[in-house]
Amino acid sequence: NTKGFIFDLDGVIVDTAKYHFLAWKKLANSIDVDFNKEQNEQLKGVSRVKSLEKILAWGNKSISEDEFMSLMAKKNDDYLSYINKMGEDEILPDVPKILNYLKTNNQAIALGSASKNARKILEKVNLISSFQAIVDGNDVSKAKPDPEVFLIGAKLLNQKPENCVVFEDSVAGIQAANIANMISIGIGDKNVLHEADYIFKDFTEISTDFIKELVKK
Ligand code: B16
Ligand code: MG
Repeated sequence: NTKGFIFDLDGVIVDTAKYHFLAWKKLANSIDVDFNKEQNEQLKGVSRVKSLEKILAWGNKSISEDEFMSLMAKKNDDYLSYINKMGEDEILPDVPKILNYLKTNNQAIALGSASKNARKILEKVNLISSFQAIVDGNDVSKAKPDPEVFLIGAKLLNQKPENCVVFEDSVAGIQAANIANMISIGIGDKNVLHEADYIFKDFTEISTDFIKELVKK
C-alpha cells in the first residue's frame, strides 16, 4: 500500500516565518510602514508578490512597478542572509522521525511549498534527498488555496489525489488540500486550522501508528 505524503515547508518542516518576519519588517519600516507579528501571521503560505501587495495596502502606499520589483529583491536578499545560516538543528521536532518512517515503509514523499527558496532551504537543513518530488513557488502559477501545488505533487509521485495526505500549517494550504480531495492534516492551532481532517500541534503529537492507519485507509 503506497500513498503520497506531501509536506508544506514553512511552518511544517522548518520555522522560516521568523526570518520572513525580520525581512518584511525591515523592508516595511524602510518605506515608513509599520509591520507586526499579527500581520506576519497573515502572510503565512502567501506568495512573495501577494505579501508585498498586502504590506503596501496596510500602509496605504502605492508605488511604481520598478520600485515593487526592487523592494521584492531587497526583501529576498535580506531573507536569504538568514536562510544561509540555517542548519539541521532548525528542522522542527520529530519531522525526521515521520520522514524516516515513511521512507522505511515505501511511501511516496513530496514537498508542496509556495516558497521560491524551498530547494535552497531543504539543502541547508540537509533534507533535500528525503523528497522524491519538490513543487515550489517556481512551479506554480496559482497560489494556495488553489490546489495546483498539491495536484502537481501528486502527479509527480504517480498518486491519485485521494491517495495523498497533506501536512500544512496555513488555512489556505488546508483549503487547497481539501479542494484537491486529499487528506488534510493541520499542523498548528486547532481553532485556526479547523477545516483540516486531522489537527496536531506539531509532529511530536503524531505517532507512527497514526501514519500506519492512514496508509491503510
Ligand atoms: P519566498 P510555505 C511560504 O512558504 C511562506 O509561508 C510565506 O510566508 C512566503 O511568503 C512564501 O512561502 C513565499 O516565500 O519569498 O521564499 O518565495 O509555507 O508555502 O512553505
Ligand atoms: Mg506553511
